[in-house]
Amino acid sequence: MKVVTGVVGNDIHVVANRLMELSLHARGYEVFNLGVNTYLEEFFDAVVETGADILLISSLNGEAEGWSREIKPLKAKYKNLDDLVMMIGGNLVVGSGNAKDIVPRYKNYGFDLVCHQVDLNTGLNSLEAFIKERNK
Ligand code: B12
Repeated sequence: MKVVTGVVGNDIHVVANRLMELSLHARGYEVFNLGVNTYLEEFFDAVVETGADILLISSLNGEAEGWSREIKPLKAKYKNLDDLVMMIGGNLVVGSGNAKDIVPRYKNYGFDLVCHQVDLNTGLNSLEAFIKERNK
C-alpha cells in the first residue's frame, strides 16, 4: 500500500518523521515522505498524485489542531478521497491534555486514527488492525 507522510504546518521536528518513514518501509509500505513544514494542500495534492491509500500526519509542536479544522472543507474540493485512511499522531495539543478529550475532537476533524503521545510502533500496529478490519 502507498502512504503519504509528513509533519504538518510550521513544525520542524523531524526525528519521529524519519523514524516513521523507516518503520513504514520495514512494514512493506511504499512511502512518500513530504518531510517537515508541510501544509494540508500539499498532503492532499501528494495523495492524488501518488494514488496513496493512507495519509499519515505527524505533529510535535501541537499546532496540528489549528490546521485540522480546515480538513473537511479542503478535502471536499478533491475528488476520490473518500476511501483515504487518515491518521495523525505525536503531541496533538499545545501544553497538556488527555487523549480522552483529544481523540474525539480529531476524529470529528476527519481522522480515522488518532494517536496522542502514542509510540510509533503501537500506532502503526493500530493502523494495520484498522485496515484489516476495514477490508473484511
Ligand atoms: C528535539 C526537539 C526540538 C528540536 C527539533 C530538531 C529537529 N529538527 O527535529 C528543536 C530544538 C529545533 C525544537 C524546537 C521547538 N520545539 Co521542540 N522538542 C524537541 C524534543 C526535545 C524532542 C523531540 C524528538 O525529536 N523526540 C524524538 C522522537 C523519536 O520522539 P517523539 O518526538 O516523542 O515522537 C514519538 C511519538 O510522539 C510518536 N509519534 C510522533 N509522530 C507520530 C505520528 C503518528 C501517526 C504516530 C502513530 C506516532 C507518532 O512516535 C515517536 C516515536 O515513538 C521535545 C521534547 C521531548 N522530550 O519529546 C521538544 C518538544 C516537542 N518541542 C516543543 C516545542 C514547544 C518547541 C518549540 C515551539 C520551542 C520554541 N519555543 O521555539 C520549537 C518548535 C519550532 C517549530 N517551528 O516547530 C514542545 C512541544 C510542546 C507541545 N506540543 O505543547 C516539546 C514537547 C518540549 C516541551 N516539553 O515543551 N525542538
